[in-house]
Amino acid sequence: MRNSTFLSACRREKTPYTPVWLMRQAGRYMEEYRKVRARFAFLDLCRRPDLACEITVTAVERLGVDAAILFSDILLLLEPLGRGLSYGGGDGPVFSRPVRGRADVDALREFDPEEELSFVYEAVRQSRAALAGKLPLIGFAGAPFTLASYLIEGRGSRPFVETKRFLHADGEAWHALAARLVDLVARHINAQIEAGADAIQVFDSWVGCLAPEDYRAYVLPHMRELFSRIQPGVPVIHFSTGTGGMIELIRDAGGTVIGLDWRVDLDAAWRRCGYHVAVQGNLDPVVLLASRAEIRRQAGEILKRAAGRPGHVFNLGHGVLQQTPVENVVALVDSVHELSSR
Ligand code: 1CP
Repeated sequence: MRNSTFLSACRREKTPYTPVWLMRQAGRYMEEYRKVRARFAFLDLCRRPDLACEITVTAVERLGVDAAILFSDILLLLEPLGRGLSYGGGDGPVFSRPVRGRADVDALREFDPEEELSFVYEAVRQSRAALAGKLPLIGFAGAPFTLASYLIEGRGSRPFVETKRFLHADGEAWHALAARLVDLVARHINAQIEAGADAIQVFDSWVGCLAPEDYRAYVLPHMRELFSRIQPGVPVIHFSTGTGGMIELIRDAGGTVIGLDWRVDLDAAWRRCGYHVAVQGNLDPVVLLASRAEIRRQAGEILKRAAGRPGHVFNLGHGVLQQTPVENVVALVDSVHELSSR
């Protein structure tokens, strides 16, 4: 396993071709997933290690990618906090009792992730066993800012007005909330590593909404603390979107691999990060709706920018969209393998 192309690339070692996996590679765009999902609610899938394992493994077999990602969700860690999480209809996850001030932060329920999220760690163990040492398994967690944004907004957002208003209005309450989340996320990640995760991705999907100055003041110290608490020796991918204006801050916050989205040129962003870190990315997920020829061309452009330098993990800049034809994803994976073969 130490020699897997994905883990080698995370360590910036030479690989015979560029490894590729995709965020949301197991999801609603895939018929195999929709079939299982038709029989179970999303939360039930996550709580059943046997089903989570089946979904994880089916996706990697169908796609031919170089790493598996655990089937789970970043918001599961917040469920025991007692703010009424549900995965309703089509509009995504909702917290019926959002966190709107200091009193709400202080009222968050105390709990032990090791106990109340044991189904996640069991899913890691089963998935790892099913992958039988052939492919590495990526565990994951949401970053404190992105998790807090769901708790505060109560749902997905775009302008993140409530989240920003919260941190500007009561910095102390914000730091208390972030510290609480750092502790939960660190324990959740370490329990996944303990259960056998070969790498970890930290999703700070929405932090790109912040001004760099707010990132420095309200996020960076918590991210540093988080990374310092993750058990050493396991590659950690630090993923974000919309952060091209502050990629150096993202790098300074930590991580062995820096996730890049499609709003930056991979070569320029890598230069700014420095070649002492690996990078992951960065095809626009919408390109997967184009023709195979266009998908191959754009994959080739990204590989050219990576220039065969050790330390590139190919991925999208964000998750696979629901309307993506699965054959196009397979075509992308094949193109990356062929075009990067050395
Ligand atoms: O109805 C359904 O079938 C549920 C759809 C779904 C799925 C398949 C959700 C609800 N989560 C997931 C799985 C999931 N979520 C994975 C599985 C592994 C994989 O194949 O990648 C992962 C890694 C996540 C992580 C996740 N959840 C993130 C970070 C990644 C990202 O997209 O930025 C976020 C922001 C979430 C929240 C969430 N959970 C589900 C949805 C639809 C959302 C996004 C809501 C929004 O847009 O704000």
